[in-house]
Amino acid sequence: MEYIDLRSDTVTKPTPEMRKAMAEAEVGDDVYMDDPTVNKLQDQAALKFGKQDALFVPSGTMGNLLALLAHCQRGDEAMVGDKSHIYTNEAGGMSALGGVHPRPLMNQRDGTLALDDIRASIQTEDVHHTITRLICIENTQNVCGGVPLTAEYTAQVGRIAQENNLRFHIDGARIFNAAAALNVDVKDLTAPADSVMFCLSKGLVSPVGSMLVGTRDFIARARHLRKMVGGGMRQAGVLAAAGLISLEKMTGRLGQDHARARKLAAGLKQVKGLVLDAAEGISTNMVYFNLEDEVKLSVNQIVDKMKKRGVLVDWAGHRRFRLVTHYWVDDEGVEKTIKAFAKVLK
Ligand code: TLP
Repeated sequence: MEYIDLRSDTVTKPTPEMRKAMAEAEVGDDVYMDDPTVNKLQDQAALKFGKQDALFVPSGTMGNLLALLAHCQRGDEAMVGDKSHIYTNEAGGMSALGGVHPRPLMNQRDGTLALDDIRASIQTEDVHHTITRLICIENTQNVCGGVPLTAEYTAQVGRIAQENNLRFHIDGARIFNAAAALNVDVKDLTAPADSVMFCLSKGLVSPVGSMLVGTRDFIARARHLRKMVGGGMRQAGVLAAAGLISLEKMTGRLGQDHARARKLAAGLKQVKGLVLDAAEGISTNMVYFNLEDEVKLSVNQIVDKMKKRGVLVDWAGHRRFRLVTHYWVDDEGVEKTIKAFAKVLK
């Protein structure tokens, strides 16, 4: 059966054009920095973000880890959102592998960290305290609804970082979704940051890979750390070839995914038993909703029943779901999903 897969945008398989480019990619040994396709991808990524340099990494998780390790010494403190992927979904790599102490700040409903909380959490010089080194924000903020954080907000965080001699990292796994939703350039959302991680393998449809961008020195350090954690890849040009298509052709179409997410939300809002987070406020490619108490099915039972109807969905909590639109979900898929939910919950 051909499934409609709404579990995540990470499920996106490469397009025929990507597969062709991958098969024909010119390659070399990237640990020697000899792979022309990887080099081209890194140059283009740096250019797109207006940063000095970029590094191709196997995953978003590794990109964030390298950023934390490159910015911080063991025992340093990094501010992270309590609902951030870095804090909740990266197997504690920052502390387990880097000895970096997380300082979780509450994510506000709009996905931001309150500026006053950031200011209040900067450690004073005291023998008891850690050294605050880094502020991390996530854009779009996944768990808060796939919400985009504005350029104005990012600039304010950047100002706090600068005034306090702190580094500033953005987990921009879906930064191009944020840029599309806000109708701005990614540079506007990332200029104040010292480093940005973004993913090629989510809404941008590549099969594998993420990028880290920042200064030349930062990227040199991240490259060394990437080797340390076993992420030095060899003929990685076969992957970078898809990444180039992501950058060239996939960033401009994300609005379509967002429109379909809104359509999906509007349809699901009519289904009895579902309570949408923000049916009108969906701004990117994620639709979150809860089950009403009267629904007697468990989330797992719903997952199974939806699968039987050809739709793959994943739960995001005890009574909660997250559906994600992407390149391989068309209008028909959206309609079919709405109908399947209506039948399953009848
Ligand atoms: N997110 C995945 C899951 O791990 C939850 C998803 O389906 O959304 N930052 C953010 C904001 C992410 O959402 C993710 C992946 C990552 C980093 C990590 O990227 P990968 O999966 O490439 O390591």
